Amino acid sequence: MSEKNNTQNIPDRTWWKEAVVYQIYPRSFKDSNGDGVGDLQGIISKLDYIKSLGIDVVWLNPVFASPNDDNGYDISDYRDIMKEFGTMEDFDNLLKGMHERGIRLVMDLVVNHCSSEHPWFVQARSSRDNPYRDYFHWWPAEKGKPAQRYSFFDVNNDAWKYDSLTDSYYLHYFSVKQPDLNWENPKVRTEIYDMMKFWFDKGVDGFRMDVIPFISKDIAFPELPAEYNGDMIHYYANGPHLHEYLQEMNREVLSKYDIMTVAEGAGVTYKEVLDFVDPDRRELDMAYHFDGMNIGYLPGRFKAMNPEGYDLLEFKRVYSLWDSVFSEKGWGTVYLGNHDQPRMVTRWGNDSPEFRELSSKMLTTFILTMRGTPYYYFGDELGMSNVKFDKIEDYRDIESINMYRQVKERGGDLEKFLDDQKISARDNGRTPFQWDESPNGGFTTGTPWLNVNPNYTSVNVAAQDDDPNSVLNYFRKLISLRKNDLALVYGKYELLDKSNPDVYAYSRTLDGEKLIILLNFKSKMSSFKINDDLIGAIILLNNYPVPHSGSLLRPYEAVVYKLEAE
Ligand code: TEU
Ligand code: CA
Repeated sequence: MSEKNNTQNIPDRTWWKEAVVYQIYPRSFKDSNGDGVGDLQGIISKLDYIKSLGIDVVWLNPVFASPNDDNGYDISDYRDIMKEFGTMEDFDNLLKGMHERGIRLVMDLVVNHCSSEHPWFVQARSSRDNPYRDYFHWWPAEKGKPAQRYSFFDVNNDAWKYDSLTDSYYLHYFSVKQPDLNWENPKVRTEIYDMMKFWFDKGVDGFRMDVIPFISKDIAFPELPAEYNGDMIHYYANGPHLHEYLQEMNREVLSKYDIMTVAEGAGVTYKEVLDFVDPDRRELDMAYHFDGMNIGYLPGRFKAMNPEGYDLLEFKRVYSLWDSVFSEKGWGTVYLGNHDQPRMVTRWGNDSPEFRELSSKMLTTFILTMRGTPYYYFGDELGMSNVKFDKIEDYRDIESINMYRQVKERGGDLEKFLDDQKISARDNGRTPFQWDESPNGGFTTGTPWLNVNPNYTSVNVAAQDDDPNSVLNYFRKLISLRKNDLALVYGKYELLDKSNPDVYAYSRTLDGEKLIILLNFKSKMSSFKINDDLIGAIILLNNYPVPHSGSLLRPYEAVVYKLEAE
């Protein structure tokens, strides 16, 4: 089915700009051997389902050898597959199966840090003059305590760990079992570039790069410079040689393959992002930001959200600002969830029985009609929602468990913390995929590593696969609409009805073709005001069976209009 648009006038058409990226959290997708943990053969057994979605690229969270202190984001061997997930042969078969179905595979590059069980670190901590010592950042204790650094996961948020073996401190921005690699050491960079080539030579189609903005450190480790106003994460993302290393990586590796790269842009502001993705700089292709994900949180470090919910005007401001950053050059990304975030329907929509499906479809419409490559999280196509565990024993994520310990040690309000976690905890986004209504949603015949959301009895693939009105088929329809209309890919974005607190309205225009997207973010009828006349316009997609008309939108209504060509 050919695109409707005249493609001549589209500069720099590129496969990863037109792709829809589907993120799979391998631990929770499909267990093939009954040990309760998802694995590669499980994904292989579901390749036809993945193909049926119409997506182009799969981003796979880390599948490398790991002791799983942080679910694979602590790698002990970059050239081997995690035992629980399977073998290298399984991986090769997975890659082959995807390519045979025209699906590209993007892996997760976790090289800001590795596991403390990686041979490099085992060697490095053994003595101060070990050849691997400088693969990491050490501070000899005789120099006194190093300047404070924030750790995301440490129970005291202290990023310096004292190691009596060599009477020194080592740096870890994440857990104590995730020591940061010393990128100032050219040997470390060469090791990583060779490892990347190993996977690209296998046929892997790209890397999502874990906290890559954090890799360069000022090794004098000064006090946090005043100009950062205490924003340690922003400081982490502005190391002295960061862009030098990304340009070197591009020269040494990336430029030699037809692949895509996307940075997890923690600490990167809209003013800095083009330094990463401006094609003339020859660094990376894309970066995803956290400005959207940070909306709605109350101040404080225990991830409490504003019980009133979030402000749609702020939401529209953030996503319109980030669109404008890439209006001339570079290319953006759009997402509303991933393995570090709660489920999108609970966070941004409404997971009540009445509105879970409608608001899932509305949010899916947003992700797939904005300008930028969409990153869609597995399970959102079913409208999967937060599991909202009641007790800390149900959690598996180091972030939640260590936060709980911290609140407890401070005599804090544990009940409130657990309440807040029901909305914001990462494990809400990591519950097993819901295939059918058999025990554990058909994810495993064993005991799942993380409890399945009890709503699997009604929210599952089997119940939606053949239902034309399901969230799943709405997702499939939207992907094929996007495939057949490049205005949804390259069309200019313009925010409409800016001050409307309930409706997000915008247009996409390409070569005289104009689309109007109307999204009601509220559970009530909402009015909207735009200049374009919708009389005679064609409805390309609507999440209500009775077609939209007039200037009111029904609760969580989404409608994509195509205006008559002038
Ligand atoms: O996440 C980095 C990051 O910014 C998150 O830790 C985020 O701040 C937090 O999850 C918000 O609650 C990446 C990976 O995506 C994450 O899964 C890893 O835990 C982390 O890096 C360390 O590798
Ligand atoms: Ca398994």
